[in-house]
Amino acid sequence: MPLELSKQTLLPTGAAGTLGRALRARFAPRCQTLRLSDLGPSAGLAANEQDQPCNLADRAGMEALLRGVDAVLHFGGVSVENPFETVAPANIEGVFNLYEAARLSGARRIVFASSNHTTGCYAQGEAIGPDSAPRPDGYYGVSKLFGENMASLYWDRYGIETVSLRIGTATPEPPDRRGLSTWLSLDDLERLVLAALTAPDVGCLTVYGVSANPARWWSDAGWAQIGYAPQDSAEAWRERLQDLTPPPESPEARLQGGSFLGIGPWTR
Ligand code: 15L
Repeated sequence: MPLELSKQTLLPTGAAGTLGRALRARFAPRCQTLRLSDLGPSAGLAANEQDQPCNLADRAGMEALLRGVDAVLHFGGVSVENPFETVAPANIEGVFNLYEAARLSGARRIVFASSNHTTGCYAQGEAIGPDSAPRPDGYYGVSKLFGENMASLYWDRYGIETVSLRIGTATPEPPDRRGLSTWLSLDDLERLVLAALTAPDVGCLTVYGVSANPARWWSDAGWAQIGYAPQDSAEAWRERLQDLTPPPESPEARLQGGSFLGIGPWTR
């Protein structure tokens, strides 16, 4: 069934984060109630906004958070590469808590902010798609694959639908040469999330989240199914960004995950 947003309670997790704030502004006018959640409080609530701070690792708190929620935009958790001990509570246990809370509350659609770092060890320039074998570039990428697998389990066992978005570089402008391939404009992010949220019968689907960049490495598999049609392109920035890249032989320049390949290992 297509989700009729105007009658729904929508929960963005990570509501105070960069993408969470962009989504808040763009989705509050579209739904009946927007229940905001992050570790701390959200300020300046509109008439149809509620604030319910919660730590993803708090199981009882997550069950309370999901009560009465129709759909979730799961953008909360650790969003960059970190030691495993930092990633795990929010991105491993937190994802389990989210899906369990969704099962108990009856929420039936989750849009999961996965990441291109699930496949960050492919070479830059190599064409891949959601069906390519995972090649995470760190613990963060591994945690996002865990989330995608949790989505698969809760679809097959409990009928909870998820669209996992392997988001590229979602920023106001592409930051460097890699961004000419990986950029997702904030307007295209909105189009993608709206499509993932409202398309009928998505089951469990994984798609890449990227704008219509001619230099993109990731296939459009799944886009037609949800009705996502990106309208922006990073190409306009080519001249400015073409030479903005790490030393050519470094993993950061060679592999799709870019700067994340330069983070770690962490030693005691
Ligand atoms: C991500 O998954 C991160 O959350 C974001 O901070 C960027 O680094 C992005 O990927 C990217 O690959 O550019």
